Amino acid sequence: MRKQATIDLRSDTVTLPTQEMIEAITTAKLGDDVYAEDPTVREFEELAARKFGKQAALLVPSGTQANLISLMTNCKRGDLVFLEAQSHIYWYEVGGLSAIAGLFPWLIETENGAFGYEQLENAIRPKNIHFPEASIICVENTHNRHGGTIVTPSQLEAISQVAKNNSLKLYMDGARIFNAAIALDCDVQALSRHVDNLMFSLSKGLCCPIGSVLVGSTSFVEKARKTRKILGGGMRQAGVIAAPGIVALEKMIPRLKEDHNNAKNLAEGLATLRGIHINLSLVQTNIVTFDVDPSIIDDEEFISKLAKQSILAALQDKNKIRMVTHYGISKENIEATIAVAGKILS
Ligand code: TLP
Repeated sequence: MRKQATIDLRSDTVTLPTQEMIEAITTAKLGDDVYAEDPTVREFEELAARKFGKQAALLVPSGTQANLISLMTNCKRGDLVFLEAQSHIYWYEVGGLSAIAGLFPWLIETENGAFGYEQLENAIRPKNIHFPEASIICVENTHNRHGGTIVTPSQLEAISQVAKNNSLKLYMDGARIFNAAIALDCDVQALSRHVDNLMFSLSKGLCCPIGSVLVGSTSFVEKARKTRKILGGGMRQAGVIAAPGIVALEKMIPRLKEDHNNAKNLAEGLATLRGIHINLSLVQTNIVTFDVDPSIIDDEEFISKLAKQSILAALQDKNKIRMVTHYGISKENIEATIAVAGKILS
């Protein structure tokens, strides 16, 4: 395991590629992917599609671009998009769905990231001359801002039923979908089978340096390829991105369990400390969110005191701190973090 001197818990996006990935990058067979001539990209995309039980896949530079491409491919300008109120698409993608795709977000609040059947049915706006045309429901799995919570296969099945009842498409921002599958101990297809198309990230817990992937039907991917091009995401010798992606899909998924164990231990350790409040039931994968009693220490000061001891955490919201476990974080790092946090709070 690659250890970094700093214990960087801000995100799993900080992971570094493994030695095997670096070797795969340097030996990959390359070609021009805009001409569909990069053999490594083709191999990777076929592997990704098979893994999810879908017809085709498309390698793209980032999760943000994957979400935007999907929305632009699934919807037309002016359409209404149903989003969970805390979704990454709404919060962290620079409003691209409106600014670039011309879409209208309709937010639905949930308790922990998953829409319930009745709640969603009631939230769907019927056809009406005054309303934008609704075209898609988006789910996020695992749900980032809810603390890495899982949308289960049965919840997805219920959501897909609502989508079908209302002739809507169902898309999944599955940036961390393998975390969900590993935590549930199920095949990722138990999750993907309920959605029309989805994206997953290579550059988070799977440790690749770059990349996300859209997966869906052949016709969706063909259209998405064109949308990627208009957004400037057509890449040339992209085999250097696909090669570590192959390593990720073949070797890096089962080890996410370690990250979940580390997150659980971190959460349980922090929960024993004076002034820290954590809802342990939300710690389902590799994300831990908590708040610190402001009468003991201000959250920004807490984060900066941790940073002085080379432990990095992120401020998600005023009074909500986030720590994410990943390949660069060991059991010892977790113990050190709990110990240092304990000293700061004592
Ligand atoms: N999330 C990042 C930040 O943007 C907040 C993080 O550190 O967690 N969907 C989900 C659910 C995500 O968590 C992210 C990244 C994305 C999409 C966007 O992926 P990238 O960063 O590749 O554009």
